[in-house]
Amino acid sequence: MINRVYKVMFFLTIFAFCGSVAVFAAETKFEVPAFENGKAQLIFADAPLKTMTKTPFTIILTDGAGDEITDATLQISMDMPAMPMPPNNPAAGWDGDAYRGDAIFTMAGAWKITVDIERQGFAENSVVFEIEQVMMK
Ligand SMILES: [Cu+2]
Repeated sequence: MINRVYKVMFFLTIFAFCGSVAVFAAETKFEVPAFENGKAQLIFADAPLKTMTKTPFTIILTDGAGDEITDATLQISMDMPAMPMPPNNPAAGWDGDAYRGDAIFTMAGAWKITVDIERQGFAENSVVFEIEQVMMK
């Protein structure tokens, strides 16, 4: 009987732990078409997105054949559609399996993130991610 109680407590603890991990693993994902049948994904390691918070992000570029593009140089520009904002250009470099960097949204509201993609031997490509709402911290 005691044994069974311990078993139940053990599983409840595991479930509680998994629940908190899920909260920490919250993400905000965006995906737009790119490269003739390919796609560009932008994944922030936070949800909802908040102002004045260093927010790690991952960019995954996939070509039309489904292969990940690993040799691009990215130039990122963070803007607000509603108003001019100071330049906000986080660096994002190749990091083993994706491009990674850290973004800081300096104001609440809608944001637009433009990623210019340069590759040797390819025409320059741009993708735009529209973020509806960044929340006040
Ligand atoms: Cu603004």
